Amino acid sequence: MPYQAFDSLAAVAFAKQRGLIAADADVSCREIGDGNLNLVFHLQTADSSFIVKQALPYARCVGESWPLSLERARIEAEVLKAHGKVAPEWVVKVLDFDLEQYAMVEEDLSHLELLRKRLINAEKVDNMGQNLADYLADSLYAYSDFELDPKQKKALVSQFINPDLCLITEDLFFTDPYREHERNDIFPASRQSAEALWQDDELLARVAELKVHFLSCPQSLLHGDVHSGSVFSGPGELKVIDAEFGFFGPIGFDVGSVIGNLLLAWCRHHTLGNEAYAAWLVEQCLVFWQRFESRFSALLKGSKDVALVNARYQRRFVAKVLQDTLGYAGTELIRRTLGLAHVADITSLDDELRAKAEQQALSLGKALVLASDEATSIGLLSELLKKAPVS
Ligand code: SR1
Ligand code: MG
Repeated sequence: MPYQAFDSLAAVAFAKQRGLIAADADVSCREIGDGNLNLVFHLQTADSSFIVKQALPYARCVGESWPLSLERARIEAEVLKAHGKVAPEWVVKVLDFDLEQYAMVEEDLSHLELLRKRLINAEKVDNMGQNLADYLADSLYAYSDFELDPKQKKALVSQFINPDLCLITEDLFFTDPYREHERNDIFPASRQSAEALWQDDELLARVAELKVHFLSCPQSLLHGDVHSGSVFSGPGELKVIDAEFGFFGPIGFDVGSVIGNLLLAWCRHHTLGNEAYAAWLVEQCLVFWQRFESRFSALLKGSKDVALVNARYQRRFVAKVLQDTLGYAGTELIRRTLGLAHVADITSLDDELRAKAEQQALSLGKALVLASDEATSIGLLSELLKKAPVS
């Protein structure tokens, strides 16, 4: 059957036709998608439930004027399966994928909550930093040159070429927020600071470096969008979803996306004066990096490529990942403040607090981008945070 964007009835018919539900079963189905790109249906029968996620041929948040390749659905299913193979505890299970309808069936995680919501509510999520670090260390090591056979790596790089979604990141992270652009969404109180950033040549130069590194450094198979809205968590469980931005890119991009999003939550809570919770978020950033660094470094020691089993080289590699991480975390703070896609951590504040939180995000983002290429330890982050204005 040719591709057709589902409504609830079509999503149920699809699940029955794929044999996930008995043809005569009673099914309730709701469209629950609140993301930027896709349709998401929750299907429930008397004894099972799951999610059907279907790509639309355009970006849902903008409409048909922003066409997008349906191929991203295949990429998403394959990244989740690839990461699930090496880090099964942390990745949503893909139960089925159909290349005609560009629709994927996933396990239902509605017993969990989105991490962003929990961070907004100032919950101290158990083992958050450690779990995210384990997910990224295991999956990013497994698809790196340290582990993969060189021919297999090249085949995988080609399997995960993802031009449309990479272009979104290239534009929304590294281009639009640094100039006047119709896709930007600038809160009036932040306009003056935005215009000052646009004049900062040193900042623009470092952002250009980070962009080129994103464009041309296929170090490993990234998730590509590990923000706190791509993570579900609950007691003793954490699951990563939404890998449609996956491709082979620089490891620090995924690691930096996690830190950037914890820092967006920090901007919220620091502005609200929730200092104990803000301090917990900083501690989680440090725990996250330290755990990632030690687990990833331990894995590097078992590298299958003997030329890369050199302790001095491996230390340099990890040191560069840290610099990239801090730089990309900084670009996440800036693009979530000036660009197209904002986050509820900041936008749900009232106007006066939002203006203050955005100032925090912009000045911390700028400081991270500028200092990142000389960072030698994660301690730099704590230093920069100490300089943040008191709310
Ligand atoms: C048009 S897509 C906007 C943002 O949503 C996704 O989750 C990515 O973060 C992307 O940059
Ligand atoms: Mg997403």
